Amino acid sequence: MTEDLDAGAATRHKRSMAGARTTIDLDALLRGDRASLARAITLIESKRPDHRAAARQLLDAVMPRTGGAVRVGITGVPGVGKSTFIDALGSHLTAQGSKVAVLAVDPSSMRTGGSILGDKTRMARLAVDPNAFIRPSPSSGTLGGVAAKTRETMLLCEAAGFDVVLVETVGVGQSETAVADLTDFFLVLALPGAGDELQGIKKGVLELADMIAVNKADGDNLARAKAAAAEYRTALQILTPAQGAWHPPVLTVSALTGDGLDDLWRKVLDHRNRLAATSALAAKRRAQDAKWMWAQVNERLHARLAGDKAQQARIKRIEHAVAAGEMSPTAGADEIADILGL
Ligand SMILES: Nc1nc2c(ncn2[C@@H]2O[C@H](COP(=O)(O)OP(=O)(O)OP(=O)(O)O)[C@@H](O)[C@H]2O)c(=O)[nH]1
Ligand SMILES: [Mg+2]
Repeated sequence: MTEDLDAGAATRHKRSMAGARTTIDLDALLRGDRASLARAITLIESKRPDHRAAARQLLDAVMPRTGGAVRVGITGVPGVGKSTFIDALGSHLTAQGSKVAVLAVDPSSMRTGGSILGDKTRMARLAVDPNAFIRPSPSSGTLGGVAAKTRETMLLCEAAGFDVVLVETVGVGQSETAVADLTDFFLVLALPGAGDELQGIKKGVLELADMIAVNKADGDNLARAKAAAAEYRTALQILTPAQGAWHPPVLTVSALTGDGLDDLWRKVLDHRNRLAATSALAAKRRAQDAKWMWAQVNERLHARLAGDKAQQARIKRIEHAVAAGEMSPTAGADEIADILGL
């Protein structure tokens, strides 16, 4: 179902690109053919310059067919139940006739080179669901680079007819912000706790939340989950004074039993309908597009510097000098700009 980027896959794709160009792949992709979708994603994840050019062409070609999905970002600390939740919610939605794509932005994969999110072990139902598509996080690059690939993958999934895209991330570094910038709706999963509910969730993440769902509200945890939800409600009231039209709701759910998922999804759709009704959805996505443009400019500048082997020693010297307080950041920036020819 998923296809890891390897030399073989890249070569296979290159052959089909060289022969038939993107047209045949594109038709199959637009029909929702999973193998074509997987190959298309492999292509956009490729760093080879000729692949990049073909990927850009492909993205231009699918662009008119994108934008139709409900895009939901999902975060939460390890063990909160993200995978179990996505499996339950995704299955709930495919049972109602939706096509659900599950993507991931996994910051740890950028260090280790391996993807741990989007793993199918805890998504047993979705992994075999013909109306679901699970794609692990791109496994190398900077956060900005990985998130940009995930964004392009999301567009391909939309073109292939997926009407719900769930993007998972574990709360490390800036990955929540990156995922919030990819999606229409940002869902924070939380744990039931006793008095320490707010621990482990950064204030900045609560500020991004369009909804908080306290998971594991089942069995002995039910009362604690409700107490945690009450604490989050109070915290949100303090953090987000009533100004916007949307007040992030705090719900309790159980990914294990499925309790509360129906209500949760109704609220997600309610949020989307409100955004769409005021053209705020289009405005939000255009603002995100502008951010992505700049993110990609930054990526390219960094790639240019990293690719300039002759200047590596000089760049390192500048960085060390600034870090050691021997050079001002402005003087350092001037030197870097000089290397870039700016
Ligand atoms: N009781 C109960 N247990 C749950 C629920 N959701 C998940 N769990 C359990 O919590 C544990 C962690 O669930 P995962 O879905 O793997 O959590 P995760 O957030 O994906 O974890 P990472 O991938 O490590 O970040 C598993 O043992 C699940 O069975 C729930 O709603 N109720
Ligand atoms: Mg998981």
